[in-house]
Order: sequence, then structure tokens, then C-alpha cells
Amino acid sequence: MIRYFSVTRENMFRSLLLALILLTLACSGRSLAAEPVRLILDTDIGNDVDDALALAMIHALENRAEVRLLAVTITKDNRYAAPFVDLLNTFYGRPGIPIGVVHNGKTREDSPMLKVPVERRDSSGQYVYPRHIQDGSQAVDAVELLARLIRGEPDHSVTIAQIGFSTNLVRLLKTSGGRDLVRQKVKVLCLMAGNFVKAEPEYNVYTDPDSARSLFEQWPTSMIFSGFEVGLKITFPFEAIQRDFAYADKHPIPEAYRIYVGKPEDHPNWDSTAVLEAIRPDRGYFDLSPPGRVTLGPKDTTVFTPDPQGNCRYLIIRPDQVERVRELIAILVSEPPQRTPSAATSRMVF
Ligand SMILES: [Ca+2]
Repeated sequence: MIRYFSVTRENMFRSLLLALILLTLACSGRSLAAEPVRLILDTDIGNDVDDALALAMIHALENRAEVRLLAVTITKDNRYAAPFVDLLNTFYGRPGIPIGVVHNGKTREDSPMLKVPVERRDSSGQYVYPRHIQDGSQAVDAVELLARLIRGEPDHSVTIAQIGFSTNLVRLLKTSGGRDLVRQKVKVLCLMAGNFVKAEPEYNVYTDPDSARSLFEQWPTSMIFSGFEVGLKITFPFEAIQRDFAYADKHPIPEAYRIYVGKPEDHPNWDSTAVLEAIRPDRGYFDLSPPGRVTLGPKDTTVFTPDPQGNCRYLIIRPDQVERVRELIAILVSEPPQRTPSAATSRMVF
């Protein structure tokens, strides 16, 4: 009897222990999965529509808890860029994401794909796309924001996706202690820049070549380049613009796309490839080059020199990977918002 009781008690104890373990696993399901990528997006939004597509994709992946967008910093020096980013974040239910802007930067000209949605009002005079920031002058300086945010993150935890010019990140490196801060906190920099199949200048590089040169020389973590040739193949389907955003009467993504592209056609989606690699590096969407170094050649072309000690790699996309990545990005970009702004937790830090 005593033996029977002790065995039963032992069984009960084991059952309880098992139940506790299962309960713990169930409650901590998120922690069993990979931690969300801590991402900063540095963008020249407004110079092409693919930055906006990339930002929409980030929101879809944040809905899946695969990424946490810490901040958006902007390298297009235009007053409409920050309100446009803010209205996109608000549309996708995350109105509090910090936004930093460049000062004395490149491409100051207005862009209709920013200005029209930002200024559009309904019949009662209200903005069609609400946001906090009405003018870029209300936003904080990008370099200050980058330094402050990165400092508060765990070591080697921050992923940066640079899908514009290198202005902000080079300025961060040049701040006092900036390079050490980046080396300590940043895990990887994924950037849309250069061309690794043809000796042709690429826009993000030749628009601010001095910054690009310095970045490629001095950035202290690993870098993964998505060259011009990759995004050229990953076009965004116009059919998605026509059909897949109808869940909203007014939607800033198809509106910006139609304004920018101006024709009913597919458009290369360079920036989303760098962002996809930043968030999902292990899914076989792309192949990677061997390690090496990237320098600037004649006419600000990018030159890749293989080097086992180098900190740079570039993406390679095989023909059989193209349709998979193209379809995936289109689905993610066109996913409806999963949160409403009112239900969103504000992450405004200033
Ligand atoms: Ca861009």
C-alpha cells in the first residue's frame, strides 16, 4: 500500500512536472522561435516606390513577430519624406515608430509619390492618411536617433537595412565613438547598393559616392549587398496593385505606386530584396558570394575583390529562386494591416 501510494505519488509528480513543462512551452512559444530581428531601416524614400514596398513588407513580417522595426531614418532631404513614412507606419498600426531625418543631405527635390498622399485631404478637410509628423522639420536628426537607439540595444543585436544613400550611416561612424558603438551593437548591415555583374554605376552609390566609399571602407561589421541586378529581376507585379489592395478604400501603397510608376506595368523592387535578406537570411531565397571587399572603381562603380578576411558578400539569385521571391514579396507587401492605430502601443521615444 505504501509502495503503491509512493509510486502513484511519483507518477502524479511526473505528470505534474510534464504538465508544467508543456504549459511553460505553450506560454513561451514565442521564445522557442527565433527572437525578432531588431531592425533599423535607413531609406531614401520618395526617390523610387520600392522603399515604400519594403516598408510595407516589414510591417507584414512584424505581424509575424519576425522583426521589430526600431526606427526609420531617412536620407532623402525632403520635408515630405518623414510624414510619408509616418503615415505608412500609422496606416499599418504602428504610429509610434521613431523617425529620423537627414540634414544637408542629397535629393532635396519634391517627389509626387510623397507629396500627393501626404497632402491629400477628404471632403471634411481631414488628412486622408493621418500621422503625427506633418513636416520633416518636426522629426529628430537621423544620426542622433541612430546613436541613441543603438546604444540601448544588446551587443551585436541590431540589423540595419540601408536602402538609400550612405549619408546617415557614415555620419554615425564619424561621431565620437560611433565606429566602436556600431562594432559593439550592430550584427549586420544589409544594403541595396552597387552592381556586381556589370561595371555600371548604381544610383544609391553615385548619388553620394563619398559616403558610399567611406562606408564600404570603414563599416566595422559584416555587410551584405543586394546589387542592382538582383532587384531588377524581382519586379513587383502590377496585377497586385490592381487587385490585392482593394481591402482599403484609400491605400498609400497602390497610390504611391501609381503616381511613381505612372504606367500599368511591373516595376523592379530592389529595396525589398535587401530587407528580406535582413529579416529572413536563412531561407534560401538567395545565394551568397564568397567573402570579399567592396571598393569604388571608375565612375563610382562597385568593385568586389574576393578576400577570405573581407566583411562583404553580395546576393546572387538563381533563375529558379526568382519567382519564389517575387511572389513572396508581393504577398507580404499586399497583406492587410493587422493592427489598428488606436490599438497599437506607442513606441514613441521622444
Ligand atoms: Ca531606395
